[in-house]
Amino acid sequence: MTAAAPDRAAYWAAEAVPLTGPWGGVNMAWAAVDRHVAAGRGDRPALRWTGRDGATATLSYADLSEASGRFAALLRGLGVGKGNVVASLLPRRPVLYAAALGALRAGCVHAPLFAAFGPEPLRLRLTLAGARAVVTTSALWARKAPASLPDPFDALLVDGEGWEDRLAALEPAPCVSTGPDDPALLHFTSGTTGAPKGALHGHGAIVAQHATARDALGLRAGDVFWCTADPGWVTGTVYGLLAPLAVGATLVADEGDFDPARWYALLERERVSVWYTTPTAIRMLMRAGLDLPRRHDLSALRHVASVGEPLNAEAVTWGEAAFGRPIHDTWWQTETGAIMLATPPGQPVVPGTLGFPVPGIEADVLAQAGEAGELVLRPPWPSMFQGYLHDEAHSRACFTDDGWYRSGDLARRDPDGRFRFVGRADDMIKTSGHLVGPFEVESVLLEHPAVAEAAVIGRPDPVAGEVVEAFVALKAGVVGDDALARDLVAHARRRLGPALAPRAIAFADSLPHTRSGKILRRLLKARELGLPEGDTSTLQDGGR
Ligand code: 6R9
Repeated sequence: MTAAAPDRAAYWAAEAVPLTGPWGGVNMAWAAVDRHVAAGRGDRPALRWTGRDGATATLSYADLSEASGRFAALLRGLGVGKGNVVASLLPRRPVLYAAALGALRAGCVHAPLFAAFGPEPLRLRLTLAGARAVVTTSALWARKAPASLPDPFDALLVDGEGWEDRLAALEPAPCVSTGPDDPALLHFTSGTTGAPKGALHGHGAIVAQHATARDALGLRAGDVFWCTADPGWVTGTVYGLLAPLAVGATLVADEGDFDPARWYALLERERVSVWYTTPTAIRMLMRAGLDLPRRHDLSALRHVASVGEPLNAEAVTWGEAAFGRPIHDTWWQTETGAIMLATPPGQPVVPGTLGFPVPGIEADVLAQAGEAGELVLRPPWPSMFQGYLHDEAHSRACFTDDGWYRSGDLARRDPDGRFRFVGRADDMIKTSGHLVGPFEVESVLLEHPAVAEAAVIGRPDPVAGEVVEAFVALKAGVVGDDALARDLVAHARRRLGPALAPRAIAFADSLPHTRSGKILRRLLKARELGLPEGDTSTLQDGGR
């Protein structure tokens, strides 16, 4: 837990050995797929996919190696290569896995996007990334293509005419010889005061992703693993794709939407042994009742874990009733690149706690024993982010003067060493596990001709954890009525997509500001929820 730095360095160096390619470096696609093929395990199932309509497909490790090799060859043919950013905007279909691994194979940077994003969040992210290409479907791209794009740029439509033939004609390309520090992944995470930030990870991150899948989730070769995370979320990339394959497990993937009956049927039919999901999904299953799980044979299930938002104690105990085992919490962030704190299999679950640092990780709370303070981690570790793309200032601000990585979360430590999540130290919103930056939503609301000012907060919600709510001050003479509220929600959904758009709009005469002009979102939230207002010493006179 408090391993000295040289011990941690030695630990991670040893962990890297089996994932290192014959050229002496590491490539995520090689570590996840090709090394198994090279070791004669190519015929093992890598992906078991169920389509929206119930169709199924199984891809072996060899199939995945070949499909990603052809995709890498296609990229190469387009002149897209090492260091170029290739975004993906895809439903959960086998081609998504081939495209992500193919981009990594070709030495490109894989940048997943949420299919639920509207044109504006897509434009911002593709531009910030300087993306060279996006892999998507005709339907998604027709609906969402932003008006302005980087140049040069290719939209690769996986259902476009001649796509299959074009790929079939190509010789699968081998993995490019990358090293641990060559950039591999770009995930966008939200900022409170500015545009989204692009967190970069090198190929070496796979070392911690592999180790944590084993140690925090208890995954072993041959396990059937289902991670329900959206492919546009960091959890979808790391534990929905890379880490379980690196371990040699079989991924279960479902293209369909959340549906309790469908989910239990899938757990039973695929004989899922380790399941990784979110508190929101668990709370939605709780609503559907205990009859459903009791009607299914879930005896293959060995471990259930959760991530992304606070796991309430009721959800933990409900897991015991539904699955015969408690739900284990895990904590991490886009920036950390892998699970940092967890209650691993075999450890008793204490409801309301996150658990302990995983092997090779040192964590602390910047506070007196037992008090709440910022949760910090001691660099380096292999999946530590390399920084935010083109944003030196925010990258640097993530570290204390003596070099600890600051999570931006508040935590507390129990006497037995377990960490407890207390809250966020900033204004970020977590809705259904997804981080939403208020600034991005406010910016789009401000485009509307009726809006003078906007402030966006997370309102506590029994299922989603929080939902996005906007406070809007209108321009002089404009009347805030239901029709305008509906128009604002429609505008936000059109521009932002359903993932980011506010659920509710509240009109206010004016919004509270600090003396330096910043909107005090926290104060709005406190007032809205009837909580103590805290320190309002910086509040501008008359601000309501
Ligand atoms: C993987 C992921 C990170 C933020 C993080 C924290 C919240 C994550 C949590 C949790 C309470 C947990 N968070 N796990 N809060 N309990 N077990 O979620 O990455 O989207 O970057 O969000 O999510 O606030 O700082 P990301």
